[in-house]
Amino acid sequence: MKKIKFIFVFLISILLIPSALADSLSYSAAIHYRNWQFELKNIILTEAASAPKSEVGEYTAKIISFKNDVLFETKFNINLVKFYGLPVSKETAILPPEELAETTIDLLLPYYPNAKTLQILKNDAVLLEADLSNFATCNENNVCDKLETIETCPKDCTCGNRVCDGNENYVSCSTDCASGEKDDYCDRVFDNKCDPDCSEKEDFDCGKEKTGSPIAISIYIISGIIVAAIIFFVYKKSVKKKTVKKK
Ligand SMILES: [Ca+2]
Ligand SMILES: [Ca+2]
Ligand SMILES: [Ca+2]
Repeated sequence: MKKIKFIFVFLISILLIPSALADSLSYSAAIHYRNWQFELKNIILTEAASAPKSEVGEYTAKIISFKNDVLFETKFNINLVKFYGLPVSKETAILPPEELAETTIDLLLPYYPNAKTLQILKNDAVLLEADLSNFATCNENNVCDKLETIETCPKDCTCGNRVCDGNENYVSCSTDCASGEKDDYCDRVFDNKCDPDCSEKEDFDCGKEKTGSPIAISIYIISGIIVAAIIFFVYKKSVKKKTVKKK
């Protein structure tokens, strides 16, 4: 029973592996090495899972974003020992391992839509810098450029995210910024709604609202009280005069 269970789990995991790999995109960088010098031969995008991140190795590969953030970092070694295919002959088996003068390595690194450069370093000294911007779909310049979309570059393409962002207004992105909203743009629409970006002259709705403001109401009340007090004072004075005359 245990055996059947194991076979079942094994088969399921085999079936799941290709779908997991299909989702992953990697840079495949062919780099030539000779005398402590690296030269980029070729770099392509490939639909394959990248090599796992390593903390051990003489060299470091870094993927840097347009904003100079380190998106990914891994260490690796250069293997210059000549590999003999099996079977090893008696003659080659007794020889000391032969070391190659040069080699070409293939780094399989994870893809980032906002990656700008690939760096190869040794002890913080940059030995190689490769441009990755041709593969980028988001250059993080706060401008929604021609080939960028809200899906590929939500950092730059903010129109359509249902938030009236700082760089948007009723004219540039009416889907996110409603008329009469605070968006540093006075849209002069007379709809009984005062746009906070407009002055009283620009939007008559602001003037109307001002007449109904709490300050205006309190001014009306105070003026009313003063007028009533004057009328009362005048009336009382005239009544007093009349009673004096009667006497
Ligand atoms: Ca952009
Ligand atoms: Ca927005
Ligand atoms: Ca506005």
